Amino acid sequence: MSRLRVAIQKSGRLSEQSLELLKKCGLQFMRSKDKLFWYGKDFPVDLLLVRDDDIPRLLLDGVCDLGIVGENIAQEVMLERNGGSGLNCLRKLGFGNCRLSIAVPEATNAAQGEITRLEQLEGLRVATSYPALTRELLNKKGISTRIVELSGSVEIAPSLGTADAISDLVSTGTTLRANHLRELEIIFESEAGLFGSQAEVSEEKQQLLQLLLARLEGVIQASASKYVMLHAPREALARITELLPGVEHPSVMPLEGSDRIAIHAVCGETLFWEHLEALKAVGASAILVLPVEKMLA
Ligand code: PRT
Ligand code: ZN
Repeated sequence: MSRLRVAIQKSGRLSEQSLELLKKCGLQFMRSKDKLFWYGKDFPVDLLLVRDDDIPRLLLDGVCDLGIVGENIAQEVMLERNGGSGLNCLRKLGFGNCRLSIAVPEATNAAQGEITRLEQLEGLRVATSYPALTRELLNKKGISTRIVELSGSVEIAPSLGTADAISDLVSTGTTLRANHLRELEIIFESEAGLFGSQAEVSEEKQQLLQLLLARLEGVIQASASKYVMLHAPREALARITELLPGVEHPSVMPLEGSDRIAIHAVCGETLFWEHLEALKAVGASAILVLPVEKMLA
């Protein structure tokens, strides 16, 4: 029987959420001693735990069927190895969000050669761990730079005098500020995705993949959804439906011994306190908001 092999990051920013997501899809694993290969127990999906940079390569080489990795790495490896293609993002996963930005040294004034526009980078040195992606994105904007490839600590390159600017991942911006760098422009936005290769797979693997994708969709939608229950005057039904974000057809039930009704609905969007206060203002009472554990469309 066919089995799917999924690569996830062994230890790093994406590891915990990748594993958590797969577990929520009902997958359980027997952890082997070397911790690199985990055999799937009840569902024919096995895990390979590797460095994130290796994941796109494992997919392109056909060693793994699926991989969870940042779009930044997937794009970099595709550009470097495969002319920018070869992998499909099957589902964006909503974590590992960051941006690839060009940053320059903070200069006190223009006389000190302050760089304020991307075009000023023409012919200058840009340090990065993403040489292919940076070159491609800057070339698209008509800017040609000298790329200084570094595998880490990119942010210290300008102060060491080895680069005029950097192209690096940013999430909070703390690292840039700590190194007296200013974010000039975002050139790429990234999040973790479930990737697969564009190569043909067997019918059996395709079926397994579809099953896993449907579960994944359910898990992602469930985590964003809430089940809402409330009581309201019958005449407020239309207004209440409008106020419940992402709801079109709520369930409506009579309340024994009362002229009010009970309304139940699954909200596909975040419910803030303001939403509940607005519901109360149009006559809703006994408002309950519950988490949704699983969903299957
Ligand atoms: O060992 P392995 O190679 O597997 O891991 P790694 O060290 O290469 O990667 P890791 O775990 O740091 O990141 C994995 C993925 O997380 C990246 O490929 C991105 O898709 C995503 N991600 C999200 C980030 C960040 N946010 C992030 N902030 N990756 C790196 N950073 C770094 C950035 O390079 C910079 O040094 O964090 C610093 C900036 O953060 P702020 O918050 O100071 O702006
Ligand atoms: Zn890495």
